[in-house]
Amino acid sequence: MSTTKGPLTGLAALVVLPTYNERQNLEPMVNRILEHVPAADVLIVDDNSPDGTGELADALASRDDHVHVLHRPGKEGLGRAYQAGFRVALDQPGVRTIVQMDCDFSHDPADIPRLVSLIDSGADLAIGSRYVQGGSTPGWGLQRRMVSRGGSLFARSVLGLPYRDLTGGFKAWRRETLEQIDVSRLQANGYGFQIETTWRAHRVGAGIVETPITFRDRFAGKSKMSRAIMREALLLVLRLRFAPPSTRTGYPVAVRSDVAAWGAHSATPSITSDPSTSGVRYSHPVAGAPHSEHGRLLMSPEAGPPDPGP
Ligand SMILES: Nc1nc2c(ncn2[C@@H]2O[C@H](COP(=O)(O)OP(=O)(O)OP(=O)(O)O)[C@@H](O)[C@H]2O)c(=O)[nH]1
Ligand SMILES: [Mg+2]
Repeated sequence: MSTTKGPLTGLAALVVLPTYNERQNLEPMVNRILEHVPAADVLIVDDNSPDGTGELADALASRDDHVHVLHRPGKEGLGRAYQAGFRVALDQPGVRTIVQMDCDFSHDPADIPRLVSLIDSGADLAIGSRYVQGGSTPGWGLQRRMVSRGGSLFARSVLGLPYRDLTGGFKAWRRETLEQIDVSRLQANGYGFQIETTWRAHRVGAGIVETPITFRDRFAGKSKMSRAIMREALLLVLRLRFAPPSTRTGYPVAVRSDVAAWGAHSATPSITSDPSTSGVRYSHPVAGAPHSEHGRLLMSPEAGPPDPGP
């Protein structure tokens, strides 16, 4: 594994972009990202794509100081690619916010500034959500809708989480949140990776916000989704529920004081208008308390109430 460049430019946001056979999407994607967040850095994490995505990534990096490449020897799955990318991000002290997204235009780079601004305004994890009001998945057939919604609903019910979109992969992380969830300990790889990271963030008491996104079908190239990935996600949810990787009281908690303050509210959910964010914010008791109850739900006027779900 090697990055083609030295330290990142030291700016605050880093977009981690895993790629496997995304040659057609990569250049337009990187261009669009830098159009929307010109101050950000982009880290392409390529698993030795046979279609030459890695070489194209090197060419892009040689043209622009904001573009970096992490080459990995072979395809190991999305989760491992993110783990490696997150490690590089956390090795750079200047990086405050880490954005993760697909490189197939399902995630719109125009949404990045909103995700980053949610972190700037106090969230610890901002989730681009298809399933809060305002979010959508245009063009999806019934089967795809049911698999995706059903997956989130299953994970939500089994793990007792309040979030609507647990399988989506468009997220912005406060650096400290990623540090707290200890990325080296993540187990899952496919959809399960998205569920596991949100679950771990929840368990360390992170302030988590969902903001609506429109998720479109990939622009070009082939999906890497498979039955095995779905099966892995299902088993992971059960494993996290019945044999969590640490005690029921969670991971070592070192939450920021303002997050702790969010959690200090009553366990009775209430809805409050919060103009400082454009998402649905959840908070809950922290510092090792069981997280079956949730303190309060803050919601901005733009986001509307959470979608009642399937
Ligand atoms: N580095 C790396 N990237 C991967 C791997 N598998 C998938 N990706 C990338 O992860 C992103 C999401 O993969 P997709 O194949 O689009 O999977 P998906 O978005 O869950 O499925 P679709 O909605 O059907 O496209 C894309 O940018 C892929 O190129 C992998 O093993 N290694
Ligand atoms: Mg995709």
